[in-house]
Amino acid sequence: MAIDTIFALASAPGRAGIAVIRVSGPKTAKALIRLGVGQLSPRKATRAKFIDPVSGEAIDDGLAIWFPAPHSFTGEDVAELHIHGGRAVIDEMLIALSSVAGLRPAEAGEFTRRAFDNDKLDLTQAEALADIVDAETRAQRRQALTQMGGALKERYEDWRHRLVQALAHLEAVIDFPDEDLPMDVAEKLWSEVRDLQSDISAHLSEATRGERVRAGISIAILGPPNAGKSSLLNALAKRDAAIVSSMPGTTRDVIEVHLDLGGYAVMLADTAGLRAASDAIEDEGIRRARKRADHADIKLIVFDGATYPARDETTAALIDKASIVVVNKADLLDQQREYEIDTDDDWRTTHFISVKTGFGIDAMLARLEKQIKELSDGGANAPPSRARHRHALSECVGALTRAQTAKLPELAAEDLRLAARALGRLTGRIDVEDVLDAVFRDFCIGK
Ligand SMILES: Nc1nc2c(ncn2[C@@H]2O[C@H](COP(=O)(O)OP(=O)(O)OP(=O)(O)O)[C@@H](O)[C@H]2O)c(=O)[nH]1
Ligand SMILES: [Mg+2]
Repeated sequence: MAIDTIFALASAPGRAGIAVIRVSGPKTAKALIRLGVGQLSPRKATRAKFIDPVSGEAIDDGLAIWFPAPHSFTGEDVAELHIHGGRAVIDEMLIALSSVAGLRPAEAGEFTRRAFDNDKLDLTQAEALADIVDAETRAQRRQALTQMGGALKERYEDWRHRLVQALAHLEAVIDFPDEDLPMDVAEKLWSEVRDLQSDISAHLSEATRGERVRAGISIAILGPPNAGKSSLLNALAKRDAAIVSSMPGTTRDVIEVHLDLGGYAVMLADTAGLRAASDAIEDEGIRRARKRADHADIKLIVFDGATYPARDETTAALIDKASIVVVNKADLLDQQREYEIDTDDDWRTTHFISVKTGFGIDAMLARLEKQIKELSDGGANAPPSRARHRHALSECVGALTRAQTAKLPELAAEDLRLAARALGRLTGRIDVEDVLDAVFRDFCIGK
């Protein structure tokens, strides 16, 4: 079946200085000729006057770059057309491309799909490509860039290769018990399986961190009514996202804002004040606040300085290791210290802040950013970053564990095969049947 040649606007729609249209497929060279660009030397930006193939009218004056297969993003012939980013220019260029026989608009993700099909990238790199386009913070961008460079791909392929090798050796032990196999084949293969299991488990334990960087750290602001939780959210978000009022019980639903704190993505949630609810709606709000508290990576516990040093007990009960304790409305207090260390409570620091005057906010933010950094950094530089990765890796570890306790070597081989398949699913390369190749290469059995 002939492969279509596809095209699409690669830059964001809307008015801009420059727009880039990408074309990929066997008719790309022909499209360049029909547009009046002619033949180009590879990978060089060339000034081009684009002509409408139907009317012959000039559309724009821009640049064209020609990437002949296989040295292109998709692995096919590709052209990039850099034109002025005006709506009429873009529309007319797209219409002009449609008029070339064999060309059609690309479907969502089709360029990347072709790159995958032509082995230009694996699934983890395709995911990273989506992530780098979506990245809003430095940490997200860094993680995506590392993964796009093949950090996960290389690791998974190496593990899969080693696993297939171990499987091949096990198959050899099963199939050729009387042959002249080296004495320690079984011993070596099981020690390799143990090593793999510990490497993969260690990598899997980094998954929460990677997913946090990618999706954002979840922070819940919790406390009694009127403590200034919504005021704090607005101050950190630098906009009036939540309603603030002197009436206790103002916030009734979870209000979420996405922020960049110190280069890390954060989902900051304001919640309803914790108290015995006065009606069913507030009661539901408080239920949601507690649920948020359960799932938050960091709890920002806010007490009301107006009642300090008395602390709301319901709120105090939520404090745990992942909490930062804050007393707001420090402007109402006599003392002017930014924090206090509570010797009764594990040397926990209580931060005094005033959203009204800005007092103590920087010190509290520094503490918050430090905690975010601790949750995000450290360990390997390319952690698993999606639930998909986590599931496949735990399946792999599970199969490796079962393999080591299997009653029959045939069952152990089946588990190793499942483990290899789980790794194959991560990169999108599932052919486990290179096993026999490995057997013959290693032992030359049956020659
Ligand atoms: N003096 C003083 N008042 C503050 C400060 N921060 C907030 N307030 C006031 O405290 C009142 C309550 O603020 P909110 O931010 O609505 O409090 P909340 O914790 O979200 O309250 P609920 O949504 O009812 O749970 C408002 O009148 C704010 O203006 C502060 O630092 N100092
Ligand atoms: Mg509120």
